[in-house]
This record gives sequence, structure tokens and C-alpha cells, in this order.
Amino acid sequence: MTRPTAPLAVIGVPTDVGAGHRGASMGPEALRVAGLIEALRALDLTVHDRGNLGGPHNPWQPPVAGYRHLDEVVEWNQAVFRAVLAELEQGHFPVMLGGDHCLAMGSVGAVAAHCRRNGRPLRVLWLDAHSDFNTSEITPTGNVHGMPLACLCGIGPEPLTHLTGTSPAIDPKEIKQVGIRSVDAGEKRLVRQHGLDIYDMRFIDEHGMRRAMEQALADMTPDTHLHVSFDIDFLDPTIAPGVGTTVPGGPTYREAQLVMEMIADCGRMASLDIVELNPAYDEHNRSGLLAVDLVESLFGKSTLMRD
Ligand code: 6HN
Ligand code: MN
Ligand code: MN
Ligand code: MN
Repeated sequence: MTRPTAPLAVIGVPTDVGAGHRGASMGPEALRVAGLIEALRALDLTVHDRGNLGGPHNPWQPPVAGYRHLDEVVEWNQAVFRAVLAELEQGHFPVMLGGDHCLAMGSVGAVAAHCRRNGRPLRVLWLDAHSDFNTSEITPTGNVHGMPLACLCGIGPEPLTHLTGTSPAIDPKEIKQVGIRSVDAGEKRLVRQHGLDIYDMRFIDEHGMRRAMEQALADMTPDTHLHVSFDIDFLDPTIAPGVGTTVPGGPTYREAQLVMEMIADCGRMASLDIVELNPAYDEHNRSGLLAVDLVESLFGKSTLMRD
């Protein structure tokens, strides 16, 4: 296992403009209150807490032409893109505290732009109950947090697909999804059409989390930049109720720990999103505390005990 040596730059992104429930905007503070920064420092990591980005408030309007709050989503993501790119250029490891999952367009977009400039291969590991591959035509909700991967792959409105200047920002082949168990009908066709590599809960039931993660992390080169996008609704709602879009039948505590430990062992993680924590739906910050516990393992806490 190689632990990241780059200083971490923690960036709060207090937005819920992409979600269908209010409250993910309180996620960054709940993660800090749960002790995230101190926990990372206790692992001997250098942590710069950059505070929170600013952006438009949630106007709480119905969708227009298949998108809810498109202008606000664009503005937040432009800010995320700029902030993340600036950290990567300084050699830092960006950690985004969401906020809803629409912010991944800015974060993954910046990571992709940085990899392209430096000739580094990219892998995006998407830990989620959902595929987040909807478009304005097929979305059942208009919520843009269900669309970030489609936009990153070049399918979506111009201001979101061209955040990085070039579109598509990433290739579907660079994406691995784990934990998936809720994909909308039109979305299902689209992910198949784009050949997304998905380790859904059925695969995990049949082959186990170990095999899923071995395959999701296979074939990386020593210079691969691994971006982990961790949606808290990946976890089973019995252990993590604090999200807006719970889906039963997710990974258990032990399975989730194994996921984090195997990522730590691979030694390639260079950026991270922690998204969709919604304190308005949580119980005494239980899901925030669990997220901190799992992120400690992601940075090698449990693996270190074997050294
Ligand atoms: N998330 N597929 C649903 C939709 O509204 O498009 C749910 C999306 C959830 C997105 O949790 O990041
Ligand atoms: Mn520095
Ligand atoms: Mn998501
Ligand atoms: Mn999700």
C-alpha cells in the first residue's frame, strides 16, 4: 500500500441545487463536525481545509426543458472546476465535500483536464446506488445529480458538457461503477449503449465484493490517476440513512470497509468526492460519522494495522 503523500486540499461544496431533496448543502459542515479533518491529520496526512466554495442558493423550482436549476448547477460546477484544477496544478490531492453529486462534473472534469495535460491515464471509480447517467430526455425527475456521468461523457447541455473546454471530458471506458442498484429505464439503455463497466449489487451477491473490486481496480498503470466519487447512498440505508435518495440492498459495513481498504491498497487514488450526505435525513450525524470512519480506511487506517 502506498499512502498519498500529496497534501490534501479539502474543498466544501455546499450545494443541493442538483438534488430532489433539500439539505445536502449541509453535508460539508456535517462531515467536519463528524471529525473528518482531525481524522485525516491523525493519519499523518497534511490537510489544508479550504473552507467552502460559494455559489447560488437553491431557487427550488420545477424542471425546465428536462433540467432543474440548470443555471445554478452550471455556476456551482464552474467554481468547482476552477478550484479543483488549481489544487491539482499545485500538486495537491483535492477532497470535495458535497453537496449533491452534480458537483462531480466540475471535479472529474478538472481531474480529466489535468490528466490530459500531463499525459496520465484516468480511472473514475463511482461508488453509488445509482448510475447517474440520465439526460434531459430520459430523466424521471430533471434532477441534475442524476446526470453527471452522461454530461462528462459528452451527453447533455453545452455548458455542462463543455466545462473543461473539450467534450467529452472522459471516455466511458475510464469509468467503473460499484454498488449500483437503481437505474432508470432509459438510463439502462444508455449505459449499455456506452458499454459502462458496472459491478451492480447482483454481481456483488453472486461473486462477492472482493471480486468486484479486484476487477474495478484492475489494469491500472503506475501513473494512473484514480478519482473516487463516493456517493453516501452507495451504502445500505440501514447503516447510512442520511441521504435524500435511499435505495435498499446496498453494501454492508464490512463490504464497505473492504471497498475502502482495497482502494487504499492499490495506491493510485489522487482525488476524492464525498457527496450526497444530507444531515436533514440523518440520525444524530450517524451517516456523517460512518463516512469519516470509511474515509479513514480509504486513506489506509485499517491497512496500516497490518504493517
Ligand atoms: N444521486 N436516477 C434518479 C434521478 O433522479 O435521475 C436518482 C438520481 C440520484 C443521484 O444520488 O447522485
Ligand atoms: Mn503545497
Ligand atoms: Mn450519485
Ligand atoms: Mn446515488
